[in-house]
This record gives sequence, C-alpha cells and structure tokens, in this order.
Amino acid sequence: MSDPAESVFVRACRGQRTPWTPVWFMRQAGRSLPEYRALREGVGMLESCLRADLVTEITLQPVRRYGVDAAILFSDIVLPLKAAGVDLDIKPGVGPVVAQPIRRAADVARLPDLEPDDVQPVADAVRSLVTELRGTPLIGFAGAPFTLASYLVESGPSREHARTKALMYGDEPTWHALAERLAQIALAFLRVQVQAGASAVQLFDSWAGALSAADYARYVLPHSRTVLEGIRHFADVPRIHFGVNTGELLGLMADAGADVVGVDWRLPLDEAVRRLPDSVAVQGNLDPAVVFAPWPAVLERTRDVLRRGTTARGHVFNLGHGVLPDSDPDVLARIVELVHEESATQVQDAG
Ligand code: 1CP
Repeated sequence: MSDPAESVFVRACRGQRTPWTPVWFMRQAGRSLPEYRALREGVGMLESCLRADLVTEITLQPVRRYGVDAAILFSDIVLPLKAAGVDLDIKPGVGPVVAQPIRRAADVARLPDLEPDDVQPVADAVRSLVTELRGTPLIGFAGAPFTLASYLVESGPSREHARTKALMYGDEPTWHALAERLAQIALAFLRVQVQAGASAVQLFDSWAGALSAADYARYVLPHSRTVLEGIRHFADVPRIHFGVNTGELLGLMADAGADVVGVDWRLPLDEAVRRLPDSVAVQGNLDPAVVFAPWPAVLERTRDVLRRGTTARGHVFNLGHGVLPDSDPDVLARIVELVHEESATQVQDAG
C-alpha cells in the first residue's frame, strides 16, 4: 500500500512536482451515480451519514467509477450540527432545514458543542476507508462558519442570506459569538476526521461570495482562520479553502490559512493565480455545466483549465463547484482520463 501522504494529490496541494495533475470532483459522492441511489433507497440523508458501512461504500463508489486521485468523505456540512444536538433535517430536493432559527444571543448560548463521540461512526468510516482506499488519499471536510451560520440563521437554504447579513451588520457581538461557536464545531469535526486518517481537509465556505471583501475580512475571516490554523497546529495535512463567486476574496481566503484555494468557474485560473500569494496552490475550475456539452467542447475547456493551471505553484483539477445531479458518469470518467493524459504530456514537454 502506497503512502497517501506522498500521493500525487497531496504533493500537488503542497506545490511539489507531480507526474500528472491530480483530479477529483466536488460532490463526486452521492449525486449522479445510480449505485448511490440504490444504496440510499429508504435511508434518510443524515441517517446514512451516521452509518459507517454506508459512508464507506458511498465514498468508494466514485473512486472505482472515475479513477479520481482522491476520495471525499460522504457526509454533509450540517452533519456535525445534527450530531451535536441541533434540531435539523436534510429534506430531499430542498437541503438542510433547521427547526428553530438562531438569531439572538440566547439562541447562540443554546448551541451545543461537538464532542468526538457524537460523530463516532464518521471516525469508524474514515478508518475503514483508509484501509480500503489502499493509498488513495481521503479528503475530510467541514462547512465554514459563515456558510453554516447561513443555514442556522435563515433556517434553510437561502439565495440572499439577508437575515444572516442583518445579524452580522446589526448585532456584531452576537454574530461573532455564533461564528466562533461554529468555528469550534467545524474544527472539532475536522480533527476527528484527520485523527482517524484523512490525508487533507477542505473547508467549504460555499456562500462566502455573497459578501464584500471588507465584510468578509471583518466578520468571517477571523473565524475561518480559527478552523484552518487550528488544523495546522493539529496535523500536517493540506488545507483547501473553497467558496463560490469568491473572485474578490481569494487573497483573503488564502490569508485565512489555506495551502490550496478553490476557484469557481467565473475566474480563469491564471487570473486567480495572480490574485493569490505564490505560496498557495489552486484547485478548480471547469464549469460543472460543461459536462453536458458535446465532447469537443469538454476537451477544449478541460485543456484550457489545465493550461492556465500550469501558472500555479500546484494545481488540483476539479469542477468550479459540485457535480450537477444529472451529470453523465461516463463523461466524468472520460474527463479524469483526459486530465491524466494531457497533464502527463505537459510534464514530459516541460522536462
Ligand atoms: O462528494 C460528495 O457529495 C460528498 C458529500 C457532500 C458534501 C461535500 C454532501 C452530501 N454535501 C456536501 C457539502 C455541502 N452540503 C455543501 C458544500 C458544498 C457545496 O457548496 O455544494 C453545502 C452548501 C451543503 C448543504 C446542502 N446539503 C445542500 C445545499 C442546499 C442549498 O443551500 O442550496 C443540499 C441539497 C444538501 C443535501 C445533501 N448533501 C449531500 C447529499 C448527497 C445531499 C442530498 C441528499 C438528499 O437529498 O438525499
């Protein structure tokens, strides 16, 4: 069994030379695969995240299908909140729904802490995955404080995040108290995964792009830094920091303590590289909708992402956001093959 800490994926995250560009897909587990739908038949989303056997199998499915360079744990960003005791559910076709929204200081005070025992099945699944993956690295993840707060304050998915921003702008102490609690929960969840053997972590701040740079720096960055720096002190694993529509925030997201910054499809990777310090690698950024276009378009755009990615210290190929639910698994498998072939040739040309 090869050492996942020396895998192509981990090396690229560290900005070290690799024989090809590693690739994985956000939301590769549990979305478009028929074998996933079959396994989940009659099992609720959060219930499935707390069954180690299901988590293990669903995490492995895309690795087998696509030959990706990394696995991502099958779970959800709201799972640690549920496991800690927050009354919430994931409604099919909707997303996370919270019974009692958190909007005042008293609501924040009621938020429970996450104890490692609360997510014991996650640790069990990670341990069995490390064995089953035979050297392929496993990415652990958590939701960042802002994105988690949005679900708790809005009480469900939101486009505008208006109540979340209203809390931030109108009651700064309560906002910081909430974000600090969520940072501790995210950090505790990541620690469990890393302790059990995850080789890298990704902090999903999916909705941070809703904020201006000044507001991100004032209200969000310090709390995301608590999580990312907390992991750095805990273990030597690469930390990926990702959000959608964050072109104006990339430098700040690196500043929060990332080794790799995820970029969505709106900004060309070489431009993202110009906005980032030299010390960080990039991840991204094929538009997830490209998967639906005829193959010549997929080919052209995949090559373009690879070419722009060569300007970075390290490049992990990915989509600019998650796999869309109706994506054809065969196209995703062909993209993995293409990324491997093309990038191996690039390395030969450069050498
Ligand atoms: O590869 C994988 O799919 C791994 C598992 C995974 C991950 C990484 C799931 C399973 N969720 C997530 C992260 C997650 N969850 C994020 C960050 C990534 C992103 O931006 O997509 C977010 C914002 C969520 C919240 C969430 N959970 C939503 C989005 C709702 C919204 O605000 O628009 C939804 C629909 C869920 C449910 C969910 N999570 C995962 C699955 C397979 C599902 C669908 C479950 C079902 O309905 O049965």
